[in-house]
Amino acid sequence: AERRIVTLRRLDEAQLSRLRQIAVVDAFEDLNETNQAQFMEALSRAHGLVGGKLELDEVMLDKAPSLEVVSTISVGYDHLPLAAMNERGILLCNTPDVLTETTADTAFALIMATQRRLVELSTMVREGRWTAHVDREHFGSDVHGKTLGIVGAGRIGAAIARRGALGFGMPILYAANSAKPELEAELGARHCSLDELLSRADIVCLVVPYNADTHHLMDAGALARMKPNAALINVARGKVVDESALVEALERGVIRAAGLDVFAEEPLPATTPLAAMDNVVVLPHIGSATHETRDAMARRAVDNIIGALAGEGPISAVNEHRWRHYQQNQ
Ligand code: 8YV
Repeated sequence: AERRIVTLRRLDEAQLSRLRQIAVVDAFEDLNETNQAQFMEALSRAHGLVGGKLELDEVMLDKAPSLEVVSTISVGYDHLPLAAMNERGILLCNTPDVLTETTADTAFALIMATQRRLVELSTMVREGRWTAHVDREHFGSDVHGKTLGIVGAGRIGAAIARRGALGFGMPILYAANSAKPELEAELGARHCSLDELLSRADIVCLVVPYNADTHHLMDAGALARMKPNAALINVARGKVVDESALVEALERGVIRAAGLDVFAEEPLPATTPLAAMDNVVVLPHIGSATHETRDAMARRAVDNIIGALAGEGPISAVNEHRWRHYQQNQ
């Protein structure tokens, strides 16, 4: 929040005077009842809204007739009612690019931790169970040279592919709606069907947007197509995976391990089987959660909304062609 306020103060009085009212919220559900009421009052007058995990729905949109721009501090926007915003001509801005490398780093942290069993073995040491030389029962699996299958070859998927190919000598397969010739030229990556990727990859990494097409993309059938010694990594959204099917696949040895940063229900209840399995590394949705990147995301989110409301246009928008001021802004 402090960084966002600093960004607003960066404007001179003339620019600020041109800005209409902006409501700022980091996570609506974290507000208490009084603050939620105050926020709704501010939103009813606001022309712009910037925040983290926004809890907007159509009811809230109807209470904000002046709202023109929503700016989410995330690249994903599946938590927002885009169709309803399009109908109302409300501009939705997000924060791609500034989080790409950090999220790709997180994916590789999960790949390393899952393949080499880092959390499980570190816990063994910390709990005083390292009593003899490590032997086969504690061995992990290599990362270098293994085939990395990336499901979703957008900006983050491409950054993960570069880490794998250039850093770890990994052959890269990718499943995407269209071929990426630049990835193939740069990394020798190969475009293939999801089924072929699942049958060939030693590590399957999910980096797709969450939508109706990717809901439970990794169901029991997809998991069964993976290699028995393969690992599934998810830095996309939890609901891309059928978690019940994943638990069963892990318990039955259909696949060997999983490294998960996102879950169908977040925060992940500690009672969830995935939280208790030794062959599963779980992280609390920290894909972009570094000081540097979250500051950059907040700055981008505020600069998007300032640019849109002040007439210069957003830096990164999802639906600019549906914005009621789009034509005026050209
Ligand atoms: C968000 C993410 O920062 O950008 C996304 O889509 O999932 C994260 O990087 C986080 O969800 C916001 O709290």
